[in-house]
Amino acid sequence: MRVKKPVTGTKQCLIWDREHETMPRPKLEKLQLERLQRTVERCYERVPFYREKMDELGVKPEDIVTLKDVSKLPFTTKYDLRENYPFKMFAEPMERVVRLHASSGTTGKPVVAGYTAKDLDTWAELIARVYTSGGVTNADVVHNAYGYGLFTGGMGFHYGAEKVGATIVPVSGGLTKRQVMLWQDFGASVLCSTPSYALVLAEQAAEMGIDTARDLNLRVGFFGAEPWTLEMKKEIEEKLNIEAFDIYGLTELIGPGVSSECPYHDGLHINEDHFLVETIDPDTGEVLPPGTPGEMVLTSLTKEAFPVLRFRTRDRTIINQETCACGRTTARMMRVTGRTDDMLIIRGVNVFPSQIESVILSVPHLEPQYVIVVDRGSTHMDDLEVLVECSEDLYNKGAEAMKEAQEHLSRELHQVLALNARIKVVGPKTLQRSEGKAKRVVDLRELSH
Ligand code: DLL
Repeated sequence: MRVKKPVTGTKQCLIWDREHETMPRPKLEKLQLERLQRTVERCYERVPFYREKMDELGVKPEDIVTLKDVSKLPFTTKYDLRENYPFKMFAEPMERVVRLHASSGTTGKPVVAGYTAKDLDTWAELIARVYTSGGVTNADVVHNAYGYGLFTGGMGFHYGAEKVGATIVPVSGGLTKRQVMLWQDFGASVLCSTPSYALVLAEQAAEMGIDTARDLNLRVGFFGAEPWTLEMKKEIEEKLNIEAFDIYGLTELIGPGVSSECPYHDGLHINEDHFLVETIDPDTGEVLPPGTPGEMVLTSLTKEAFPVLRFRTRDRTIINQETCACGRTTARMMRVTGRTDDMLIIRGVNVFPSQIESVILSVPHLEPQYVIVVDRGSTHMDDLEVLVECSEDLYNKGAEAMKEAQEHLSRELHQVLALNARIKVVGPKTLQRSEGKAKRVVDLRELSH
């Protein structure tokens, strides 16, 4: 086994691509403009969908003279991508496309992403930036529990690890007990998984009597693919004795690697030499100034096979353009708190699942395992129910103690949401676990119409 490294938490800032990640902003913006112009030209010439949309708006590639001119371009939505399923958005012939991935669309057709060999190399570079910002080097063993397959998580994290020369363990999701055994046997120092699966792994380790500080080599983790609150991050860090980094990305843009945290954990650095970011008002489409909360819109600047103009991510965030203490000059996006289409409207009140998660984790002895069920009963009123697991300790104290926690959560939720929710505190390990993205919300209202 490799020598155990200390959990440092020190702000040791390694940077993979110093030239691009710390480029002075005027130079970066010049590079972005050149790349934007080239991308728009290619889209106009090669993708009928974009030519039609731009013609409708009366915009020609030569109208893009400054970066701000991006707002003249049409938006692209998930709907547009599905309409052009599977390959009609590609700007390269299939002979140059060497890999396909697809989003995990549960209804209808998935979104298909194509990559040329150069796109794959760009992607591995972006993930190498992510690992390096977390201090990962060729001395590390990377346990990759993101799903391998059409989902971009597994293979995205895989090739980036090889790029930095780390030892990659391509386990994928599932067979949780075996994963924990491999942590021990291979001396994994880095964990990559969804935040919800990280907690499942932590729970398994505890069940096997493993003390994560004493018995494991884990030092850092890269978590993303689903919203997770700061409270959830704290749980993961404590239970696994690691430093947790937030990493963001989406199939439509490349997969993971659009942005990630540095050791200052004050927002996720967007790889702006590859992606142009805007925030808009989700209702009007109006572009908002940096620092204003809104929906993030992204344009790819270097992708060959599947370029995307102004993709409406539906993810809510705030962009901060100040230079970070780590030395990177790239803009940072604040942690994604949810999606504009995640918002539940319950009896006229806007509720984001992340608000509920924060409240749950502020109540002692409640665990980050929960399900939110929204239904419309015989009274035709929206009904909010939250099922949440309690700790082993509380469970052992009995029904009265569980009832107290229930009432505590009910009061807290009422304070934050101004809504009465039915709370059910259930015993440990009774709710279903996920091996990838967790399904936290069950909205039965559509079914009850
Ligand atoms: O989830 C890519 C990915 C894999 C990212 C592994 C990070 C790690 P999709 O399946 O297309 O791609 O889902 C993209 O997931 O629009 C967000 O709503 C959500 N998401 C991704 N990362 C984060 C994050 C991958 N760090 C959708 N925080 C995005 C919050 C995230 N939400």
